[in-house]
Amino acid sequence: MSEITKPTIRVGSRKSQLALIQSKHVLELLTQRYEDKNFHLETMTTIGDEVLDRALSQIGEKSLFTRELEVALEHNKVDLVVHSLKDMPTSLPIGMVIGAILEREDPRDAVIMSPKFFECTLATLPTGSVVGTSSLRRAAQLKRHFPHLVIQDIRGNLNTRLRKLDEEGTYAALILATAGVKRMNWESRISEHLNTDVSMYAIGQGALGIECRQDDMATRQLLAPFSHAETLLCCVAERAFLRTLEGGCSAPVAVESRFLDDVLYLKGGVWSLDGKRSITQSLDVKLADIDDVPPAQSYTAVVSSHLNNSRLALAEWLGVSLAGKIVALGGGIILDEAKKETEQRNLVAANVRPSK
Ligand code: DPM
Repeated sequence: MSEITKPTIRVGSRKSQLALIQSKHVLELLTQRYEDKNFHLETMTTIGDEVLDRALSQIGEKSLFTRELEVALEHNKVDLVVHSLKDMPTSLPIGMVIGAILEREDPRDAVIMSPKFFECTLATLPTGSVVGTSSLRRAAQLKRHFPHLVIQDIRGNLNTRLRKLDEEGTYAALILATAGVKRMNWESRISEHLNTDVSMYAIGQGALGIECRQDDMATRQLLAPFSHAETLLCCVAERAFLRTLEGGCSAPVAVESRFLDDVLYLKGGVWSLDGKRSITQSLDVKLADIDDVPPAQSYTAVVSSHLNNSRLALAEWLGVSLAGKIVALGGGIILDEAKKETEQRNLVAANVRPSK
């Protein structure tokens, strides 16, 4: 088929370097597999990219990094959008689904040290050293394990953050997701990986999710083979956990999951903002192929024609049940308090900020 007669599939992406790397990676996979189609990249800017002076939790908009891209999807301007799965809300706008979840990179958080402290670890940094992160989840866990450190917000895309670390004297270290750092080719800057006994990771961290229109069966069919079964099952469980807790980015919630010998394991936790109170619990379930389980429309917005419905339903059940266990132990109260405190802080921050 000549290039001109090939149908074109449009891939939407944010303009940040990381988003472009991720989208181009998916575009390449699609191009390799489907020689009879053209794949074209369409880039756009989102609120999350534009509002750089406030903490993420302060902007109070759930789909910060995804909204503009979803509008483009809805209006048929693009056919699919590549996201970091952890930036995708647990319920998507009506009519949108996650058509594929790619194999997860290392989901752990990583420490990037300022050159001044390159021989230190978080544990050995001098008392009062400032560590940059805008994640309430990271902040709460760090405060709990390293009370000698000061946690401070830092915003901007990964390039901006690294520049701030290296060129301004404020931060001794940054906490970033290993996956993003690796994709940017900065792996040599990682001085320490945080294991889950120190920092459990965010829901969906390290995985890419591809969003498309629910009724666009042709695109769904194109995407289905790219899903990685283990990653997808882990992430459905994690997302069901977050959705049931009504987490979002305004409260510290974290997970750890794995899939081994057909057993899906999920550990989840909630923290107070200061990290002093926390409840963590775990649960597992043996997955089985049970015939005749009717399909749900989606499982935490995820669809997969390649996996038996019973597996998807059990993965979702695992997340819901684990959340129930944590709520029964008082986790809901911790989360509600954290959300209220975050709102309060945001109000104060909004009032003291000089108007422009
Ligand atoms: C979300 C959070 C952060 C991003 C909150 C969290 C981190 C914000 C910060 C939901 N999205 O993790 O608790 O540290 O100030 C984001 C990154 C990636 C996707 C960067 C990072 C790359 C890794 C991936 C921002 N979204 O976490 O270092 O694809 O999982």
